[in-house]
Formats: sequence, C-alpha cells, structure tokens
Amino acid sequence: MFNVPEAHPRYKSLTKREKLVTGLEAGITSRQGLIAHGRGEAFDYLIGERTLNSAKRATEAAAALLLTAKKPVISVNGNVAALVPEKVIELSELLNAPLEVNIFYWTGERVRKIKEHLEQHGAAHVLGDKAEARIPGITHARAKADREGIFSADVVLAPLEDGDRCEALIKMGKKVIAIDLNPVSRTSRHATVSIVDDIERALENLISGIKEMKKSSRKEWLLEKFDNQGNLRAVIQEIVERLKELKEFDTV
Ligand code: PTJ
Repeated sequence: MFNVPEAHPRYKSLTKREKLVTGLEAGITSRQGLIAHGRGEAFDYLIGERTLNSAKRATEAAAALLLTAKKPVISVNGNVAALVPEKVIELSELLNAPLEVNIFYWTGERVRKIKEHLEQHGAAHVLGDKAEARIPGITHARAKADREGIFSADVVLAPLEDGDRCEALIKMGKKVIAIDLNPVSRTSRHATVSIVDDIERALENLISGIKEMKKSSRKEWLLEKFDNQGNLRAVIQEIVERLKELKEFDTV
C-alpha cells in the first residue's frame, strides 16, 4: 500500500483510494468499484466531506429501523469490504445481524475472498457463499441471495447498492437502508431510508446512534415521522446552500 503522509491535506481521501487499490490487488474489489468510488468522491466534494444534517436525520431513522427489525442483514460488496471491514463487523455484532457478501460483478472466487477477508478481520457470521435463493425480478448476479440471509430478512442495510436490487427488495416487502453519496441515484430514491453520506462516516454515526438508542422508547416515533423523499429534498437543499457559499471563494 502506498504510504500517504499523514500531513497531506487530502490524507483521509487518499487513504481510502489506497484501501480500494489494495482491495483490487487482493481480488476483493472489482475494477468497476474504483470508478464507482470516484463518483462517490465527486458527490462528497459537493457535500463538503462532512455529515449533513439531513444525513444525521436519516441515520437516526436507520438506527431505529435496525433496532426494531426482526431479522436485519447487512449486505457487503467489494468496496465496502475493502473500505470498512471493521465497521461492518462491529455493526453486525451490535445488532446480532449476519453479514452477507452480495456482489454485482459476481465471481465465486471474489465471494470467497471477501468472506475470508471479513473472517480474518474477526467476523463470525458471514453468509453469501450458498446463494441458493433468487430475488425475483433481477436478471443479473445480484439476484443471488442466501435463503437464511437477505432472502428472508425484513430489513436490509445495503451500502453502495445498485438501484435494481434495491427496488426488487422493496417489492419483496423488505425495508432497505441505503448508504449512497448520490442523492439522486435510483437506490437513494427507492430505499426506505437513504443515508447520503460517505460509508465510513455513515457507519461511525450509525454505530454510535444504535448504542445511544438501544433503550430509547423513541424508535417507533422516529420511524413514523421520517419522510425519505422529503429528506432527500433537504439533502439537495443543503448541497445548494454549500455551492452558494463556495461561489464566494476563489479557491475550494
Ligand atoms: O463489489 P461489486 O461487484 O458489488 O461492485 C460494487 C459497485 C460499487 C462497483 C457496484 O455496486 C456498482 O456499480 O455500484 P453503482 O451502481 O456504481 O453505485 C454505487 C453508488 O455508491 C454510487 O451512487 C456512488 O456515488 C456511491 N458511492 C461510491 N463510493 C461511496 C459511495 N457512497 C458512500 N460512500 C462511498 N465511499
């Protein structure tokens, strides 16, 4: 891994790139995953590389949804495995929810490598290698699901997801929590709760939110009042405000 100097002003961002390149070399991340990350970075620039208030509200709703779920499952793809293995494992332990490897650019070898990578980081319960069930309405490999995992889950946390599967999971009657920096992606538009934030920041906030909310009686109330479409409009409004501020400066 290229050693990014900590004093570099873009240290965090460059380190994420290194993690993905390392993931690619290890056969975990797809080549297309690098392109997808670049799209995410562009949105993160517009957002200001910070958690928006609208993302905080969505994260709170997501915490409530996960805590009230009967059978939550966390979907892991090649980008998520390379960027935040420790954080998805911590979340999985906190919720007692399995991780399920589910990838778009499917190969059996990559599924196995991602599973092993998560287990090497301490994951105890990783699904995705059976993939004996099929999500109806999807013609590509993302339809593959473990019967005891995503297929029978009531709530699916699906970071960096593609719109097709999000829509198909919703059609199956599941609730989907998306983490996606693009507020106008099909995934963000279709999910039950869309957290428009970087995966690392979103998971950090989700973990602390769940810890705080565990014993709270506000969960149902939070879910009832959350309006995903309204919140996505608020994300765009926050981005517009930031762009107006940026207009006043000569350099970004
Ligand atoms: O490992 P695989 O085969 O499942 O492939 C994973 C990718 C991400 C390549 C695949 O799922 C894909 O093609 O996804 P999309 O349709 O490009 O959607 C990915 C979304 O994630 C885009 O809207 C990006 O803006 C967003 N994104 C990228 N990086 C981040 C992100 N969102 C949050 N945090 C990020 N770091």
